[in-house]
Amino acid sequence: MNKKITTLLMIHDDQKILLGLKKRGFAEGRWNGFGGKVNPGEDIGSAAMREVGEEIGVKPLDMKKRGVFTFEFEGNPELLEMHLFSATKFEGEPSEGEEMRPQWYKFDEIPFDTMWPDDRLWFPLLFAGKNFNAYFKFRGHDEILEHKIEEA
Ligand code: 6OG
Repeated sequence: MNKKITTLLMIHDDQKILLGLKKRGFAEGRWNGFGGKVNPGEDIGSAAMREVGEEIGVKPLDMKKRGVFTFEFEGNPELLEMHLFSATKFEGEPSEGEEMRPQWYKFDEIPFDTMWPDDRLWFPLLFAGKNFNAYFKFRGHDEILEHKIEEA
């Protein structure tokens, strides 16, 4: 099967997380972390750094790898492999760009209803400092048919 490789960076501290509202394209109208497609020949960590710079103009200072997700969309032969990173320190002031509007959310006010439905299942592991790998099979963009999350 073909694979598309993407990155997702979650910037958070021990009380709040920085999310971005996707203003266009795939997942428009959803809050998520920052990231996107890895370019051919590009290192995955470098892609994660580049994307958050392009999207909100910040540079993570303590970025860590947290896990790899595989997403399958029913009826689509292309798998999406998403590399998850987190950071708690960064340089620069988060600013709105063409693609993303950044906003801080306290942990108990995360807008899960307007996020990818997988997020509410793995955010607890992210905040608990765990590393993990996950598989999700979607029907459309809203329904999870199967999933597996394994601590790494
Ligand atoms: P592009 O539009 O640049 O991807 N992404 C997902 N994130 C979560 N949490 N759940 C999903 O469930 C996702 N599918 C894709 C990867 C934009 C960003 O969205 C992430 C990219 O960082 C299916 O391809």
